[in-house]
Amino acid sequence: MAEARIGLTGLGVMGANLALNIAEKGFSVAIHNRTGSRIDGFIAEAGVLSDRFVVAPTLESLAAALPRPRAVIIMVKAGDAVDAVIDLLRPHLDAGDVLIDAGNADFRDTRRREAALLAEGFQFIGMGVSGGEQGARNGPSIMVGGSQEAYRAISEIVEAIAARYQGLPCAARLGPDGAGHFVKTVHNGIEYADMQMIAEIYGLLRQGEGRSTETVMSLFEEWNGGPLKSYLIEITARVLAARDPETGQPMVDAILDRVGQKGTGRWTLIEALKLGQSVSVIEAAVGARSWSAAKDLREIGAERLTGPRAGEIGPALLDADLERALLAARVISHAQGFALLSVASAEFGWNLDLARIAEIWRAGCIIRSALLDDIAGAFRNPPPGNSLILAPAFVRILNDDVGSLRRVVARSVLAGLSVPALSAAVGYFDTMRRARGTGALIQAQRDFFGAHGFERIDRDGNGFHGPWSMTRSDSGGHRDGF
Ligand code: NBP
Repeated sequence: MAEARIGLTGLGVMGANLALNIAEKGFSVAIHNRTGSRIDGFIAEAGVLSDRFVVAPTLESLAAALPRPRAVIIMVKAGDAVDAVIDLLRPHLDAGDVLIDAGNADFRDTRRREAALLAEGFQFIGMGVSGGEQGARNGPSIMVGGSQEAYRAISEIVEAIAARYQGLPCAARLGPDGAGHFVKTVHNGIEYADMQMIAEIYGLLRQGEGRSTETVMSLFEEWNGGPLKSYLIEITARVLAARDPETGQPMVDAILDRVGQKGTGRWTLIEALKLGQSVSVIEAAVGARSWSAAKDLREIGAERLTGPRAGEIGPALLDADLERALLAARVISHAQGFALLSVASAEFGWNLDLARIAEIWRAGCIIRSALLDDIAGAFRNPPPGNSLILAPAFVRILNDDVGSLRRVVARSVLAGLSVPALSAAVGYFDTMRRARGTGALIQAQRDFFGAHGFERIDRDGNGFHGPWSMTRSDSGGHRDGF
């Protein structure tokens, strides 16, 4: 059988486009799909690239088409399907062969799969691929986790197919085992936050101020020429420009306001909480998607719950205020995401290079933006605690622009418009700029009902207790072990 340089199983949206991208860069690809008819359809549409593919009707023939050590990309639905493919493929592999899961895996699954495959002498890579269909075809951002040795087997191909930023590939091995999939998960969390914040500004303009879709579209288009320049701002303008072919009205107005999610946003929150962190802006975005799904309840709420009505927002905010508010909130949500990466890196021993991560997100991926170049710069001289909001360049931006964010949030709240992600961003900023917060009262409460003890501001040690029995309590001084 003809030999191909690399194998790929799973010719769905991402797999098919990735296979075409690899072939276009001059590498031959052995292709397989569970449902054979998809392979025929793929070859029929591959055009001039079709002779770079070796069709493998079975996983056995896929393995047979590859030189050793074999490298096989698995691009199937995340979860059980990946385990199923690995189980079916394994009998046809030899020690040293490299399996690459390029789907959106939970990084804990990646760690488990790597450990199991390494024990049998195979190599495993968990590879996060971002950029959607177009990215996979023309150049995604690629986040690799796995051993150096495993990455060496595929680095030439990975770096050839990746997006490029100023000539450099947006692909890197970021660390061992689940590092790549974890970074991809947090990337998606930041993506959720950015989309939600854009939608909140859109809601303020359309539902609050009653501006036309065309006006809002022009504003986003204009912002894409400034510090907010990014893929998500660009496609927002393009989405708003689109008309429903059936009604001639803005397409967005014909779309039901119920948002789907596949899990990576939620995983970001779960992992943050497990690590004792809070990514509150991402949390707000994930929560807002869940609330959006409660369409029936919102319809009842619209009848029964009162508040300011559309049009009661008062004088319009300055466009520049909105732009600066979104920039400040974007900085804050990225800061939370990178803080999570930093803590996870320490916990799992990944030694993540945060500057490198920002670099490979500058092109190809969904959150690519002008901001990421500045973030890469900021992490080359790491700020205290890897906290981006404390890096000099971002201190300047935040001190200049959080006032706008504050005005936008205050105006929205008074007008009865829901801005959970923008509000969360201000809340984080205001918490982090206070050396003394309100935690002393919570410590006193915990000691009161649970004798948990507290630290004092004027002495070392942590076992201090308050004179609570001296204070009057209507509850009879009940203490509990919370
Ligand atoms: P699609 O839904 O387009 O394709 C799914 C593929 O999985 C098909 O080839 C399907 O084979 C295969 N598959 C399934 Br479903 N169950 C299988 C099983 N039990 N055994 C073997 N193959 C199975 O998905 P996609 O959008 O290409 O996504 C693939 C991965 O990439 C996912 O992990 C996704 O989260 C990730 N991802 C997607 C995007 C995106 O924008 N779409 C972006 C980044 C990452 P069949 O033809 O036989 O049904």
